[in-house]
Amino acid sequence: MDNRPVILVIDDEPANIEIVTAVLEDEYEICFALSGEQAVQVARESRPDLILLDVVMPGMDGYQLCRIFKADPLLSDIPVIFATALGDDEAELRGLAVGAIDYVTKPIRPAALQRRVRNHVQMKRMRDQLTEQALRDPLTGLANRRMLERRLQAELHRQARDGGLIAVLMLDIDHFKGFNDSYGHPEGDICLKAVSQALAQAIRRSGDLCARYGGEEFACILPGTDLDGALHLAETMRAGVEALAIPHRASQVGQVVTISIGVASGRCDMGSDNAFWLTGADRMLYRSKLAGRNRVSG
Ligand code: GH3
Ligand code: MG
Ligand code: MG
Ligand code: MG
Repeated sequence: MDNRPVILVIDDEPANIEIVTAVLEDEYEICFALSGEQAVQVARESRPDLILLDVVMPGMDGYQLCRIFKADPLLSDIPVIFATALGDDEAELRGLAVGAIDYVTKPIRPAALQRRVRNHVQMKRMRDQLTEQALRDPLTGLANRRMLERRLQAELHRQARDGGLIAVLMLDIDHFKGFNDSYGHPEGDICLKAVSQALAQAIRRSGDLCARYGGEEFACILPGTDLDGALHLAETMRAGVEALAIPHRASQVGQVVTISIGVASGRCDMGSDNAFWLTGADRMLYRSKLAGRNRVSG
């Protein structure tokens, strides 16, 4: 029941919402909005898989609303189908031009609407799956480097104007080559998963991101976090990995798996590109390595 696709129906006329609901409610979770203003709010909260949108409404009309959806990074991926009494070519072309995926006219033809909605929802779900695969590391389940780079860029853009804070962590497993050499590559993979889990567990804020940056390297983005906060989280991560007590006889640090961490932090407007922050954190990571590993520098 919970995993049923969600359809948002937007129409100023309650009777129209009732008709569409009757056609779709067997297959979908239906939510609705009676105005454009209300619709943005409902869409953000319910994250629908598809939006059915009326054109003529008092206040904001369907075209304007569709443009707002398409410009909102949180909502732009949701397919929009116009459902309207306007049947002329010009109205239809305008609807498609503002980003709708399809256009149907009222009175609704139930069977065709069901089929169209099913097709578009199926495509949306497939696209979600591909996006997920493109942005996640399959071994550890963490975000991958592509997702990290994207989020960092977006975060720097978003916060640069307000001079908001950002912290970036680079983390690297100590003497991991020796671990693979002693225990074998499959055991190395198991170790990577355990370390990833420990890092993910240390993350508290929903806006923070922890990613597998490369082989045995990880990176975290902590928006709105100052140096003290970042050092504190980094130390929690370092201690968390050490506490896993994964035996590592080839490590010169101790006899367990450990990580070294570098922290870069400051105001977003100090450097607006990813490389500035990642290199900064990497430099600090190098310092941790030189100073003997299993430590945090920043
Ligand atoms: P340091 O303390 O200076 O970081 O030493 P290190 O041995 O960890 O660093 P180095 O960069 O020399 O070695 C990294 C190793 O990580 C080498 C590589 O075999 C291993 N590695 C990278 N990706 C994977 C992976 O997906 N699975 C496994 N098992 N090992 C990996
Ligand atoms: Mg209307
Ligand atoms: Mg490395
Ligand atoms: Mg290493």
